[in-house]
Amino acid sequence: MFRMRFEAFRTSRGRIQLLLSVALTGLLVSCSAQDTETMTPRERLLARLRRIERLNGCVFGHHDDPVYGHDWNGCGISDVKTVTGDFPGLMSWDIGLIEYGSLRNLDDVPFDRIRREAIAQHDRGGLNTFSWHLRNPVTGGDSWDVEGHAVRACLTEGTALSDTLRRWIASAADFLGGLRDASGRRIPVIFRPWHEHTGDWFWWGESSTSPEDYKALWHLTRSIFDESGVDNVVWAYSPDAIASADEYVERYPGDRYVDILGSDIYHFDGEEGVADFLRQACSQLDAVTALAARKRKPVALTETGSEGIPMKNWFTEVLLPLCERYPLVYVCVWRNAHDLPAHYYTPYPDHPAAPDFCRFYESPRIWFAREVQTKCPDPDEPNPAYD
Ligand code: BMA
Repeated sequence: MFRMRFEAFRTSRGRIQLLLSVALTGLLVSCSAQDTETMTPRERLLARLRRIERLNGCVFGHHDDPVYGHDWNGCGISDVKTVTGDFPGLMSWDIGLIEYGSLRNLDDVPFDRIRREAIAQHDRGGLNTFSWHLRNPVTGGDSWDVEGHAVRACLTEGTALSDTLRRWIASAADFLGGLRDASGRRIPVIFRPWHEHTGDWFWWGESSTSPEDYKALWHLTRSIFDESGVDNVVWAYSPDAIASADEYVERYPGDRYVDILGSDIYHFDGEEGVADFLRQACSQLDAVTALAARKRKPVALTETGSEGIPMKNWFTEVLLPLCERYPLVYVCVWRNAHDLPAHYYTPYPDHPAAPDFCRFYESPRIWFAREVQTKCPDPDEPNPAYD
């Protein structure tokens, strides 16, 4: 580098700039190489999401993708892979019932299978995200049981309920922190706890919980994860459809606790609902992307979809324009339930929307697993095999 500086000194101004920039690039490259080694899995995934964003990728996600589909359960491949030839770039999972020590989650998927599939997705270079539909600790009901002012009750320290909630959160930390690859290294994952809290259907939702208690719930969750030494979780905040930017931030736990600014926005009523969906999505994403630019955080459509896909061109005519208009780092559609015939969000083979879904897959803006792995591999996995 000394020789380079000396040479630059003797040459023209343009050459000096060129050589200085070569030297600086060398320095930056060596810094980032060093950083990658000392970065936590969380930091690595955040850096990777940043790179995906810079490369203009929008990763496509699907909930429970390889574990069941529209008309199969357990043994199959993936409705997405059968239709497009590739797995989604992001797989979404739910750890509801981990808090009960159950072997299967609330949709009857074995936790052991979730663990294996999440690791397989990581090994093929893809991403994973987790939500948590946990039971109501006060009533014993499910997440949709809003009785009992459960958040308030569980935040009162020194009570049995507070111990229960802490134990439950520790069980989530154990599961997510326990996701390790074949070499024993933690795999980085996105976690979006306490989601859709701006709606009133979950016990942590806005009609049952004050903004202060909601924030305290996040802070408690994060402190329990941190105390357990979990360093592989990227945190996503995911309110439902909101009426204003103020509503988005009213319960925001704080920049220290949130890495991704998400939104769960669904399209209802097929063709007739297009205008409403786009109006809602655009006004919300306008607000959230402006906020994210100020906070320097990535933005995602953490849940979306049109149940049963009544519009055969929904993927290219409704979802794709949104992905092209906003800097979304990922979009995730919900599950193809095997036991609820109308409850599915991606086409299956021979579905009328399958050809359009293949066109969506072909869009350079949308990344499925192979593109995530080839265009932006995990820096910690020098040669991940794509399966
Ligand atoms: C909901 C539905 C339910 C499911 C829950 C958790 O949106 O799909 O059937 O139990 O998510 O996955």
